Amino acid sequence: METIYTAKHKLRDARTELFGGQLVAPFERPSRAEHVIARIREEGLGAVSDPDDFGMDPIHAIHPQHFTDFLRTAWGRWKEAGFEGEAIPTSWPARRMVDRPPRHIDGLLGYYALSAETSLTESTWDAAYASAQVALTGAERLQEGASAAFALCRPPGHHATADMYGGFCFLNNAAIAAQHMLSHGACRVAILDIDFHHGNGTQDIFYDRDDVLFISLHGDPLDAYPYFLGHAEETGMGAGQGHTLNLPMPPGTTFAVWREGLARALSKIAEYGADALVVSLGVDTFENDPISFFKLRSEDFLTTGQDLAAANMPTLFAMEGGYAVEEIGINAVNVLQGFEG
Ligand code: Q9C
Ligand code: ZN
Repeated sequence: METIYTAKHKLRDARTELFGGQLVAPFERPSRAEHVIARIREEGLGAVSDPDDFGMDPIHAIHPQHFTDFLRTAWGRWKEAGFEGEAIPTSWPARRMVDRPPRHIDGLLGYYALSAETSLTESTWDAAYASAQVALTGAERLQEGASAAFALCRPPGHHATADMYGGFCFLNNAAIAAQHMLSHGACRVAILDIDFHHGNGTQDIFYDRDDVLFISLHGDPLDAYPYFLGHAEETGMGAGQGHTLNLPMPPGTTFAVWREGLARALSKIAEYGADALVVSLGVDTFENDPISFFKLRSEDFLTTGQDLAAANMPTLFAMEGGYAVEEIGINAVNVLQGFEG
Protein backbone atom coordinates (compact mmCIF):
# COMPACT_ATOMS: atom_id res chain seq x y z
CA MET A 1 0.00 0.00 0.00
CA GLU A 2 1.04 3.59 -0.58
CA THR A 3 2.41 5.64 2.30
CA ILE A 4 2.03 9.42 2.47
CA TYR A 5 4.91 11.03 4.33
CA THR A 6 6.69 14.36 4.61
CA ALA A 7 9.93 15.30 6.39
CA LYS A 8 8.09 18.45 7.54
CA HIS A 9 7.00 16.41 10.58
CA LYS A 10 10.48 17.19 11.96
CA LEU A 11 9.35 20.80 12.49
CA ARG A 12 7.51 19.45 15.52
CA ASP A 13 10.48 19.01 17.83
CA ALA A 14 9.67 20.36 21.29
CA ARG A 15 12.37 20.37 23.95
CA THR A 16 9.94 19.95 26.84
CA GLU A 17 7.01 17.89 28.05
CA LEU A 18 5.58 18.37 31.53
CA PHE A 19 5.63 14.84 32.97
CA GLY A 20 5.68 13.73 36.59
CA GLY A 21 6.42 17.25 37.77
CA GLN A 22 9.46 17.58 35.53
CA LEU A 23 10.18 18.98 32.09
CA VAL A 24 11.40 15.92 30.18
CA ALA A 25 12.26 15.23 26.53
CA PRO A 26 8.89 14.69 24.79
CA PHE A 27 7.68 11.11 24.21
CA GLU A 28 6.20 12.36 20.94
CA ARG A 29 9.49 13.00 19.08
CA PRO A 30 10.66 13.13 15.44
CA SER A 31 12.48 9.77 15.60
CA ARG A 32 9.08 8.06 15.87
CA ALA A 33 8.10 8.81 12.28
CA GLU A 34 11.67 8.19 11.09
CA HIS A 35 11.59 4.64 12.50
CA VAL A 36 8.26 3.98 10.80
CA ILE A 37 9.36 5.26 7.38
CA ALA A 38 12.65 3.32 7.65
CA ARG A 39 10.74 0.10 8.32
CA ILE A 40 8.39 0.75 5.40
CA ARG A 41 11.38 1.14 3.06
CA GLU A 42 13.20 -1.91 4.47
CA GLU A 43 10.13 -4.09 4.05
CA GLY A 44 9.26 -2.68 0.62
CA LEU A 45 5.68 -2.02 1.68
CA GLY A 46 5.00 0.17 -1.38
CA ALA A 47 5.45 3.66 -2.78
CA VAL A 48 6.17 6.57 -0.45
CA SER A 49 4.70 9.88 -1.68
CA ASP A 50 4.72 13.49 -0.56
CA PRO A 51 1.37 15.00 0.41
CA ASP A 52 -0.51 17.37 -1.88
CA ASP A 53 -1.56 20.75 -0.47
CA PHE A 54 -5.32 21.08 0.02
CA GLY A 55 -5.02 24.43 1.80
CA MET A 56 -7.00 25.52 4.86
CA ASP A 57 -10.58 24.84 3.66
CA PRO A 58 -10.70 21.12 4.58
CA ILE A 59 -9.10 21.94 7.95
CA HIS A 60 -11.73 24.60 8.57
CA ALA A 61 -14.43 22.02 7.83
CA ILE A 62 -13.49 20.64 11.29
CA HIS A 63 -11.66 23.39 13.20
CA PRO A 64 -12.98 26.98 13.52
CA GLN A 65 -10.81 29.81 12.22
CA HIS A 66 -10.30 31.31 15.70
CA PHE A 67 -8.64 28.05 16.78
CA THR A 68 -6.31 27.73 13.78
CA ASP A 69 -5.48 31.45 14.14
CA PHE A 70 -4.55 30.75 17.76
CA LEU A 71 -2.31 27.79 16.85
CA ARG A 72 -0.61 29.80 14.09
CA THR A 73 0.09 32.87 16.23
CA ALA A 74 0.51 31.49 19.77
CA TRP A 75 4.30 31.11 19.66
CA GLY A 76 4.86 34.69 18.47
CA ARG A 77 2.52 36.05 21.13
CA TRP A 78 4.22 33.95 23.83
CA LYS A 79 7.67 35.30 22.83
CA GLU A 80 6.29 38.84 22.67
CA ALA A 81 5.04 38.47 26.24
CA GLY A 82 8.67 37.89 27.22
CA PHE A 83 8.53 34.26 28.31
CA GLU A 84 11.74 32.23 28.04
CA GLY A 85 10.58 28.62 27.84
CA GLU A 86 8.23 26.75 25.53
CA ALA A 87 4.55 27.71 25.75
CA ILE A 88 2.82 25.65 28.47
CA PRO A 89 -0.61 26.48 29.89
CA THR A 90 -1.07 26.72 33.65
CA SER A 91 -4.59 28.18 34.07
CA TRP A 92 -7.92 26.79 32.86
CA PRO A 93 -11.60 27.75 32.77
CA ALA A 94 -12.31 25.17 35.50
CA ARG A 95 -15.75 24.35 36.96
CA ARG A 96 -18.05 27.40 37.52
CA MET A 97 -15.72 29.82 35.66
CA VAL A 98 -16.63 31.48 32.35
CA ASP A 99 -16.04 30.24 28.81
CA ARG A 100 -14.57 33.51 27.47
CA PRO A 101 -11.14 33.80 25.80
CA PRO A 102 -8.78 36.07 27.76
CA ARG A 103 -6.58 38.68 26.05
CA HIS A 104 -3.29 37.54 27.59
CA ILE A 105 -1.53 34.67 25.84
CA ASP A 106 -0.82 32.95 29.18
CA GLY A 107 -4.57 32.65 29.78
CA LEU A 108 -5.39 31.97 26.14
CA LEU A 109 -3.21 28.85 26.21
CA GLY A 110 -5.41 27.41 28.95
CA TYR A 111 -8.52 28.40 27.01
CA TYR A 112 -7.41 26.33 24.00
CA ALA A 113 -5.54 23.49 25.76
CA LEU A 114 -6.95 20.19 27.04
CA SER A 115 -3.91 19.46 29.17
CA ALA A 116 -0.45 20.82 29.95
CA GLU A 117 1.98 18.19 28.64
CA THR A 118 1.96 19.51 25.07
CA SER A 119 4.36 22.47 24.73
CA LEU A 120 3.78 24.85 21.82
CA THR A 121 6.96 25.81 19.97
CA GLU A 122 8.15 27.95 17.08
CA SER A 123 7.30 25.65 14.14
CA THR A 124 4.61 23.46 15.68
CA TRP A 125 1.93 24.97 13.44
CA ASP A 126 3.83 24.17 10.22
CA ALA A 127 4.21 20.52 11.24
CA ALA A 128 0.56 20.22 12.31
CA TYR A 129 -0.57 21.73 8.99
CA ALA A 130 1.65 19.30 7.05
CA SER A 131 0.35 16.35 9.10
CA ALA A 132 -3.25 17.27 8.19
CA GLN A 133 -2.24 17.45 4.51
CA VAL A 134 -0.76 13.93 4.81
CA ALA A 135 -4.14 12.67 6.08
CA LEU A 136 -6.04 14.56 3.36
CA THR A 137 -3.82 13.08 0.65
CA GLY A 138 -4.50 9.59 2.01
CA ALA A 139 -8.25 10.32 1.95
CA GLU A 140 -7.93 11.54 -1.63
CA ARG A 141 -6.26 8.24 -2.63
CA LEU A 142 -9.27 6.33 -1.34
CA GLN A 143 -11.57 8.69 -3.28
CA GLU A 144 -9.53 7.84 -6.39
CA GLY A 145 -10.21 4.14 -5.84
CA ALA A 146 -7.27 2.86 -3.79
CA SER A 147 -8.34 0.08 -1.42
CA ALA A 148 -5.99 1.30 1.32
CA ALA A 149 -3.46 4.01 2.15
CA PHE A 150 -1.21 4.82 5.07
CA ALA A 151 -1.05 8.45 6.20
CA LEU A 152 2.12 8.64 8.29
CA CYS A 153 0.82 11.61 10.26
CA ARG A 154 3.01 13.35 12.81
CA PRO A 155 2.12 15.14 15.04
CA PRO A 156 -0.84 12.85 15.84
CA GLY A 157 -4.42 14.14 15.94
CA HIS A 158 -7.06 12.15 17.83
CA HIS A 159 -6.98 14.15 21.09
CA ALA A 160 -7.56 17.47 19.29
CA THR A 161 -11.19 18.61 19.41
CA ALA A 162 -12.60 21.23 17.04
CA ASP A 163 -11.20 23.99 19.29
CA MET A 164 -8.75 22.39 21.75
CA TYR A 165 -5.24 20.93 21.42
CA GLY A 166 -3.39 18.58 23.78
CA GLY A 167 -2.24 15.01 24.25
CA PHE A 168 0.50 15.74 21.66
CA CYS A 169 -2.23 16.64 19.08
CA PHE A 170 -3.10 19.97 17.38
CA LEU A 171 -5.31 19.25 14.35
CA ASN A 172 -7.49 16.13 14.21
CA ASN A 173 -6.04 14.42 11.14
CA ALA A 174 -8.47 11.47 11.15
CA ALA A 175 -11.50 13.76 11.49
CA ILE A 176 -10.25 16.06 8.72
CA ALA A 177 -9.72 13.05 6.43
CA ALA A 178 -13.14 11.55 7.24
CA GLN A 179 -14.89 14.88 6.63
CA HIS A 180 -13.02 15.27 3.34
CA MET A 181 -14.41 11.92 2.16
CA LEU A 182 -17.93 12.91 3.29
CA SER A 183 -17.62 16.24 1.44
CA HIS A 184 -16.62 14.38 -1.73
CA GLY A 185 -19.31 11.76 -2.10
CA ALA A 186 -19.04 9.34 0.81
CA CYS A 187 -22.33 9.00 2.72
CA ARG A 188 -21.03 7.27 5.85
CA VAL A 189 -17.54 6.86 7.30
CA ALA A 190 -16.51 4.68 10.24
CA ILE A 191 -13.57 5.73 12.41
CA LEU A 192 -11.97 2.96 14.44
CA ASP A 193 -9.51 4.28 17.01
CA ILE A 194 -7.08 1.59 18.20
CA ASP A 195 -4.58 3.93 19.86
CA PHE A 196 -4.13 3.06 23.55
CA HIS A 197 -5.69 6.40 24.56
CA HIS A 198 -9.33 7.31 24.06
CA GLY A 199 -9.86 9.43 20.95
CA ASN A 200 -11.68 12.16 22.83
CA GLY A 201 -11.22 14.74 20.09
CA THR A 202 -12.66 12.59 17.34
CA GLN A 203 -15.55 11.48 19.55
CA ASP A 204 -16.37 15.08 20.48
CA ILE A 205 -16.25 16.31 16.87
CA PHE A 206 -18.75 13.73 15.60
CA TYR A 207 -20.76 13.09 18.79
CA ASP A 208 -24.09 14.40 17.47
CA ARG A 209 -23.75 13.16 13.89
CA ASP A 210 -25.07 10.02 12.20
CA ASP A 211 -22.78 10.13 9.14
CA VAL A 212 -19.74 9.08 11.20
CA LEU A 213 -19.55 6.00 13.41
CA PHE A 214 -16.82 6.42 16.04
CA ILE A 215 -15.47 3.41 17.92
CA SER A 216 -12.54 3.46 20.35
CA LEU A 217 -10.67 0.68 22.18
CA HIS A 218 -8.61 2.23 24.97
CA GLY A 219 -7.30 2.27 28.52
CA ASP A 220 -10.16 2.98 30.94
CA PRO A 221 -10.28 6.77 31.48
CA LEU A 222 -10.54 6.11 35.24
CA ASP A 223 -6.90 5.01 34.96
CA ALA A 224 -5.56 6.65 31.81
CA TYR A 225 -5.25 9.88 29.84
CA PRO A 226 -7.39 11.72 28.72
CA TYR A 227 -9.19 10.84 32.01
CA PHE A 228 -12.34 12.89 31.32
CA LEU A 229 -13.91 11.11 28.34
CA GLY A 230 -14.17 7.58 26.93
CA HIS A 231 -16.55 5.80 29.32
CA ALA A 232 -18.76 3.00 28.01
CA GLU A 233 -21.85 5.09 28.83
CA GLU A 234 -20.98 7.65 26.14
CA THR A 235 -22.94 6.52 23.08
CA GLY A 236 -23.64 9.72 21.14
CA MET A 237 -26.38 12.34 21.31
CA GLY A 238 -29.21 13.61 19.14
CA ALA A 239 -28.84 12.27 15.60
CA GLY A 240 -25.56 10.71 16.77
CA GLN A 241 -27.21 8.54 19.43
CA GLY A 242 -25.84 5.01 19.02
CA HIS A 243 -23.05 6.16 16.67
CA THR A 244 -20.32 6.26 19.34
CA LEU A 245 -19.01 3.07 20.95
CA ASN A 246 -16.39 3.08 23.70
CA LEU A 247 -14.63 -0.08 24.82
CA PRO A 248 -12.49 0.91 27.83
CA MET A 249 -10.19 -1.79 29.22
CA PRO A 250 -8.20 -2.15 32.45
CA PRO A 251 -4.47 -2.19 33.16
CA GLY A 252 -2.76 -5.38 31.97
CA THR A 253 -5.23 -6.07 29.15
CA THR A 254 -3.82 -8.81 26.86
CA PHE A 255 -4.32 -9.28 23.13
CA ALA A 256 -6.86 -12.09 23.62
CA VAL A 257 -9.17 -9.70 25.48
CA TRP A 258 -8.38 -6.67 23.32
CA ARG A 259 -9.13 -8.72 20.19
CA GLU A 260 -12.65 -9.48 21.46
CA GLY A 261 -13.17 -5.70 21.61
CA LEU A 262 -11.86 -5.43 18.07
CA ALA A 263 -14.34 -8.10 16.93
CA ARG A 264 -17.20 -6.18 18.58
CA ALA A 265 -16.06 -3.02 16.85
CA LEU A 266 -15.81 -4.68 13.45
CA SER A 267 -19.25 -6.26 13.69
CA LYS A 268 -20.77 -2.87 14.53
CA ILE A 269 -18.90 -1.32 11.59
CA ALA A 270 -20.25 -4.03 9.24
CA GLU A 271 -23.78 -3.33 10.48
CA TYR A 272 -23.34 0.41 9.93
CA GLY A 273 -22.56 0.01 6.23
CA ALA A 274 -19.88 2.68 5.82
CA ASP A 275 -18.31 3.67 2.49
CA ALA A 276 -14.87 3.86 4.07
CA LEU A 277 -12.99 3.06 7.26
CA VAL A 278 -10.47 5.38 8.90
CA VAL A 279 -8.22 3.63 11.41
CA SER A 280 -6.63 5.87 14.01
CA LEU A 281 -3.52 3.72 14.26
CA GLY A 282 -1.71 4.05 17.56
CA VAL A 283 0.66 1.29 18.59
CA ASP A 284 0.99 2.45 22.19
CA THR A 285 -1.00 -0.69 23.10
CA PHE A 286 2.42 -2.44 22.89
CA GLU A 287 3.58 -4.25 26.04
CA ASN A 288 6.76 -2.13 26.31
CA ASP A 289 5.18 1.25 25.66
CA PRO A 290 6.60 3.64 28.28
CA ILE A 291 3.34 5.52 29.04
CA SER A 292 0.62 2.89 28.54
CA PHE A 293 -0.65 -0.31 30.18
CA PHE A 294 -1.84 -2.85 27.61
CA LYS A 295 0.16 -5.98 26.82
CA LEU A 296 0.09 -6.43 23.04
CA ARG A 297 3.17 -8.12 21.54
CA SER A 298 4.69 -7.26 18.16
CA GLU A 299 3.15 -10.30 16.42
CA ASP A 300 -0.30 -9.25 17.69
CA PHE A 301 -0.13 -6.22 15.39
CA LEU A 302 0.07 -8.57 12.36
CA THR A 303 -3.08 -10.34 13.55
CA THR A 304 -4.74 -6.96 14.09
CA GLY A 305 -4.03 -6.05 10.46
CA GLN A 306 -5.51 -9.37 9.31
CA ASP A 307 -8.66 -8.79 11.37
CA LEU A 308 -9.02 -5.29 9.90
CA ALA A 309 -8.64 -6.59 6.34
CA ALA A 310 -11.52 -9.01 6.91
CA ALA A 311 -13.84 -5.97 7.21
CA ASN A 312 -13.26 -5.65 3.46
CA MET A 313 -13.60 -1.85 3.25
CA PRO A 314 -11.54 0.93 1.69
CA THR A 315 -9.28 1.76 4.62
CA LEU A 316 -7.21 4.80 5.50
CA PHE A 317 -4.68 4.28 8.27
CA ALA A 318 -3.73 7.52 10.06
CA MET A 319 -0.77 7.31 12.45
CA GLU A 320 -1.49 8.33 16.04
CA GLY A 321 0.57 7.31 19.12
CA GLY A 322 3.27 4.75 20.02
CA TYR A 323 6.22 5.67 22.19
CA ALA A 324 8.39 2.54 22.32
CA VAL A 325 10.46 4.24 19.65
CA GLU A 326 12.77 1.31 18.82
CA GLU A 327 9.79 -0.94 18.07
CA ILE A 328 7.33 1.56 16.61
CA GLY A 329 8.38 0.78 13.03
CA ILE A 330 7.96 -2.97 13.42
CA ASN A 331 4.64 -2.62 15.25
CA ALA A 332 3.01 -0.09 12.92
CA VAL A 333 4.21 -1.81 9.73
CA ASN A 334 3.07 -5.19 11.11
CA VAL A 335 -0.50 -3.86 11.11
CA LEU A 336 -0.15 -2.75 7.47
CA GLN A 337 1.50 -6.04 6.39
CA GLY A 338 -1.13 -8.09 8.22
CA PHE A 339 -3.77 -6.04 6.39
CA GLU A 340 -2.18 -6.71 3.01
CA GLY A 341 -1.99 -10.45 3.81
N1 Q9C B 1 0.96 10.31 33.02
C1 Q9C B 1 -1.28 10.03 21.90
O1 Q9C B 1 -0.98 8.85 22.05
N2 Q9C B 1 0.21 12.21 28.74
N3 Q9C B 1 -1.25 10.91 22.91
C2 Q9C B 1 -0.24 11.24 29.62
C3 Q9C B 1 0.47 10.12 31.67
C4 Q9C B 1 -0.50 12.41 27.51
C5 Q9C B 1 -0.94 10.50 24.26
C6 Q9C B 1 0.30 11.45 30.98
C7 Q9C B 1 -0.53 11.23 26.59
C8 Q9C B 1 -1.03 11.63 25.22
C9 Q9C B 1 -1.57 10.55 20.54
ZN1 ZN C 1 -2.04 7.19 22.46
